[in-house]
Amino acid sequence: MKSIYLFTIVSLAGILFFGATDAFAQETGACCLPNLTCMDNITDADCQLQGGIYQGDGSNCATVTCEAPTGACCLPDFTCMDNITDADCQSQGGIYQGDGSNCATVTCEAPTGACCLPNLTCMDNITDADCQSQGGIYQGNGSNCATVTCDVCDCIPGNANNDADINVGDAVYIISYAFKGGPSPEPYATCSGDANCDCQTNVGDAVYLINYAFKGGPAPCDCETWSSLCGTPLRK
Ligand SMILES: [Ca+2]
Ligand SMILES: [Ca+2]
Repeated sequence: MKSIYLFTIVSLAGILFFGATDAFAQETGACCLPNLTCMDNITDADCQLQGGIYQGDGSNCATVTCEAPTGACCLPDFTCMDNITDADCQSQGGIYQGDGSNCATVTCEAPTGACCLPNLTCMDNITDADCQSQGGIYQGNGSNCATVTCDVCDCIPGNANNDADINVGDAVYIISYAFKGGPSPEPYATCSGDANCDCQTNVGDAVYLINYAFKGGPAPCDCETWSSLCGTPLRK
């Protein structure tokens, strides 16, 4: 009789004990870590602590594939591409829109900034392309008219290669541009190469510069004069 009581007590204690541990036992599963490796037998909370994505109770790495999350990508031409990873988006020069994003709800917009128009007024919130289509000079992404000055005449006619001096190097640069398909004068394709201030850049400017550099000929005009003669936007 005594042994039956003891057995019953031990059995009850056992049921209570294992019942209690069952109640506190936490479910585990597979976890996809940020480096896309898989870890087994981990709780949801521990997975999240490691920055991972929990694959569900009872899941395991044998049947789980850890893939980089995808989303929408704004490409450099402002078109949108779906189902692409952050890394693939960036490798194409795009801007990733976040995990799970998609092009149906994403707007890929060109950045805007300030634009100095040909009449030297300033326009805000305009894209580079729109600014150029109005003959303006774009001031950079995020710029705004409050901090931009549009009446700075910053062309040096004749300094075709955009270095510190006006000299024979500019004549060589202009000859290369005019006859050999070399790069345009910098930073203003016409004004910067226009040493004789006739509103175009050609071999006559190279001749003018050689005359100036070696024969004491007249210097090119200044920016203000060029602007008053030729009028095209050369002011920032
Ligand atoms: Ca120069
Ligand atoms: Ca010229």
